[in-house]
Amino acid sequence: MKSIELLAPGPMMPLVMEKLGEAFTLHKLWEIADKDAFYREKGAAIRGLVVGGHVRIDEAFLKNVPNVEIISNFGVGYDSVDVKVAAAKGIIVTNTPDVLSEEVADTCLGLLLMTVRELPQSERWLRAGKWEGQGPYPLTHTTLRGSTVGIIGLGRIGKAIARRLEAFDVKIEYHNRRPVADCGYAYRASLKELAKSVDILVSVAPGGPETHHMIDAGVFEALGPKGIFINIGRGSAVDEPAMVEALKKGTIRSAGLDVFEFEPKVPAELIAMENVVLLPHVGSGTHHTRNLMGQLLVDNMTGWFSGKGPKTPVGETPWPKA
Ligand code: 8YV
Repeated sequence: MKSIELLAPGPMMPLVMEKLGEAFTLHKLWEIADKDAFYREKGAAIRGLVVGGHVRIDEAFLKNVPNVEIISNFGVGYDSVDVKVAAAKGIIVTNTPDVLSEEVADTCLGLLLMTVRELPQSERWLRAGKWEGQGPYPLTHTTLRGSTVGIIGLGRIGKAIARRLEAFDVKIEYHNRRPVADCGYAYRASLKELAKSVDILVSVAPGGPETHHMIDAGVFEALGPKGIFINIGRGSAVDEPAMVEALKKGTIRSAGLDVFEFEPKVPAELIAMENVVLLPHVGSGTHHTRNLMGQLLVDNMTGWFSGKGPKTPVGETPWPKA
C-alpha cells in the first residue's frame, strides 16, 4: 500500500503517524511551507485524509485534493468534516465510536461530582491555607441526593453516563430527537421541557449545524437558579455568551465544562468565575483510550484500501453502497 498517498492536515498521535507512515506514503501538511506548490504537485495523488479536528474539511479544502476516497477522523465527533459535501462526492467518512464511550462517561461523572460538590473549590480552599486559617469549607447547597439528572443525547456515551448515574440513585430523564426504544428513563420532547424538569442538565450533544447553539438562554432560564449544567459533548451546541450571562446573573447556579465553542480558547469571564469547573477537553484523554481510537482510525484506513471496507463509517457516509 506504500504507493497510496495520504495527507494529514494537522499533527496526530504518534501511534497513528507511525502505523500509517509505515503502510502508506503519508504527507504532513503542517510541515509543508509552500502548500500551494504541494497541492499543485501532489493534490491529485492524495487518496485519503487523516484528520483530528484541527482543520475544517469542507468544499474549499477538498478542491485541493480532488481524488480523496476516505476521510478517517480521530474522535467520535466529526463536526470539523462537512459530511454532506463528502457524501455528495462519494467520499467515505469514518470516526472512532464505542472505544471511548466508557472513558468519556467516567470523565463526565467526575466532572459532575466536582461541580455538584464544589470539589475543586474546596481543594483550592485547603491549598490557600483557609481550612487552618478560616475553618472548614462551607457546606454545599447542591447535592445528588434526591436530584434528577437530564441527559441531552442518550446515545452510546449518554447511555454509559446513565448507567453510572443509576448507581448514584438519582432520577434520570433525557431528550433526543426521538425516544429511545426499550428505555426506562422519562423522555422529554423538548430541551426546555427537560431543563425545566431536572436539577442537573448534562449535554452529550454532538457538534455540527443541527445542534449549533441549541442550548440557549431559554434553556438556561428553564433550568433555573438552582440548576447545574454539565457539558461533555461539544461546545458549539451551547450559546456560550448566553451561558456566561446565565452564570453571571444567577439564572443557573453553576456549570462543569469539558468542551468550549472555540477551543482551546476559553472565555476569560468563565475563567474568572468561582461557580464553574473547567476541564481542557480531557473526556477521552488516557493513553489506553486514545490508543484504541488511533488503532481504529488506522483500521478504517487500511480496511478501505485493502478492499475490506471501512470499519466504522459515519451515518451520513455512502456505505454500504446501494
Ligand atoms: C477527543 C472527542 O478529545 O471523540 C471525540 O469526539 O471529542 C474526544 O474524544 C478528540 O477527538 C481529540 O481530538
